[in-house]
Amino acid sequence: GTGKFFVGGNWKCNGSKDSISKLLTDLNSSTLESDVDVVVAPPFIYIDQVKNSLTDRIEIAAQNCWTGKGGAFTGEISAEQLKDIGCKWVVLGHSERRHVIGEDDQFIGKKAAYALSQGLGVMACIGELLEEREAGNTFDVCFQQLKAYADAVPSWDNIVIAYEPVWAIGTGKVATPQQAQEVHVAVRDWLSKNVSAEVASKTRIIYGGSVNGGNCAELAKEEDIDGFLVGGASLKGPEFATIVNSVA
Ligand code: G2H
Repeated sequence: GTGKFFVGGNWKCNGSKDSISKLLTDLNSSTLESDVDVVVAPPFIYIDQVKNSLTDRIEIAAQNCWTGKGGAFTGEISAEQLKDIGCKWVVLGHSERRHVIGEDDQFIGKKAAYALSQGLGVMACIGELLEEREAGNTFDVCFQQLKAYADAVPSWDNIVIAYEPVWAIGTGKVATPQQAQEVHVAVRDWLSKNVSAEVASKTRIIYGGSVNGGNCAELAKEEDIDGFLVGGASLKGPEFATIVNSVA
């Protein structure tokens, strides 16, 4: 793998004060391998609760942010506000925001550039739909999404790429290690040709889509899988710890 193993927990639109309190207790008492970056992404409204009760060992991400400085943008949250409340990271370009909410490549690129400018790390998601995979367009779709980030950001230093095939998200249908590895290699190759060899070798590429305690170890063995972005299984403290500790 490349660099330090990275595991993010994307809680999506789940949880209550009570369920999150229990999850924090479980996370705080779990034993995590030291050589892994661990980040959780709660819903905005629970970030303060998480910041106040979660061990500093685990960093905090938001699941989205606005494209620029705050102001008259009803319902939005700015990167400055995320920094203010103790976030280090933001998840951008998640397939649910692309395909359910309708965010496009340029909008996502703009968010990534602004978040980086404010000192947040970005988990930059990419991934193809089932029909795109079946039509043989997996690489083209991922490359187009990568290009939108590359066109917008001045540096890749604080970016982790999350490859999340949409057909594997929340479906229980995880990509095989070989399917994931194949795309990760293609992404690295794209970075090498279109950004630089240095960025290609340094940037972590993590896999997301139905990762769980039972399939993480096989995936983690692949050379170009540098960690995971975990949804459903990140809502269970002990299982999330198992995934963190799958570092090969
Ligand atoms: C993909 C993943 C987390 P899940 O969306 O980003 O979710 O692990 O539930 O498929």
